[in-house]
Amino acid sequence: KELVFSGVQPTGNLHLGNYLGAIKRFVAMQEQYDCIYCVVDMHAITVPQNPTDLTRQIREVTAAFLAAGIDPKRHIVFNQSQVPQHAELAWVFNCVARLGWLNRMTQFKDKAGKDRENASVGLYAYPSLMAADILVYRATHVPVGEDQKQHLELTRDIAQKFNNDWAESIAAHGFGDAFFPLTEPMIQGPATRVMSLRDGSKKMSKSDPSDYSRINLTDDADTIAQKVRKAKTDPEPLPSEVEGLKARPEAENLVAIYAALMDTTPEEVLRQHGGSQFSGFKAALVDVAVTKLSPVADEMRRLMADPGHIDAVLADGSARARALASVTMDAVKDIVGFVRAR
Ligand code: AQP
Repeated sequence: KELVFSGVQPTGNLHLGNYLGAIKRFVAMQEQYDCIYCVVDMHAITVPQNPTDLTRQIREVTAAFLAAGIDPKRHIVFNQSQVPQHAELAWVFNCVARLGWLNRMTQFKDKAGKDRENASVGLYAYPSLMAADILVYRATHVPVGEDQKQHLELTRDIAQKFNNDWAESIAAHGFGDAFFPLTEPMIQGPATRVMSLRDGSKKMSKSDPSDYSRINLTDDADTIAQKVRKAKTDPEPLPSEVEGLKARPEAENLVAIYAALMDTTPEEVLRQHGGSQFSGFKAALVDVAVTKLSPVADEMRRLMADPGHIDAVLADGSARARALASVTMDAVKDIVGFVRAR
């Protein structure tokens, strides 16, 4: 059975990259798939978090899911820490994944920086927990941005090694020749890697110290206009073919953002705007960004005024997620050979 899983970290400053690369695409998957969308709060504490801020940010990501149009009744919206099976399966996966595999992860290298000895063990083991998030539901499809590609490849490696290492037991327990599916990453659309507005070689990121590098989902119209106007560009007008965007990362980024907001392609955007100066194109981009993002921001603000409602959505989603996850985890315990209270 096809099932979608994905997650967003409640680490502050949800931005246009998170929206176009992930949340907007989560919304689009709802018609075709059963979907599970998770606020991955246990991932957030792999780096230091202020508890009060973390609580607010968990509610804020949930509000963003709902405001963007995810239906928590037809699908599942919950926070990771409320479903203990994620951590349980992550432990088993820590014993499946090899040190050499984790040593290759570029996100760890980027986030740990130079002071690697001081990074948390959790930050290092992050990809095992991410594999558990996905595989505890035996999810088949995972919509994410380009930056998560390497972690999804690792998830497939973990699934495959688990299936191989316990092949006999998996068959003996009636699960055939594979227990975990090899998950398909869904890295699609024009905005799989939204870049910083200040530097076309860096991805738009929550942790960039410059607020002008990103458009936050909660920015008002004036702020969006100011950030787009100040966005770095080159002096040439827009080309009329996408080939003309090569080696022009800032131009390519603004065209991709426009295309993703409008649900169209960069080709189509250039058909309309090829030859325009950036001053004109930026004004058009501000219009589109404000029109598409303001309703989401307004709805987020409305939802954030009633934390009780958000918490109730998470509690309901968590209960439903636990019911699914416990079935997988019981099977894993049987496969591994743990004695289980029945
Ligand atoms: N710039 C981006 N373009 C497209 N997609 C992006 N995503 C993140 N940045 C971009 C996607 O958003 C989802 C949630 O990401 P996350 O919460 O796990 O955060 P992250 O990937 O660590 O990136 P952030 O938000 O920029 O945080 P920091 O500053 O900590 O690196 C994922 O599907 C991700 O691919």
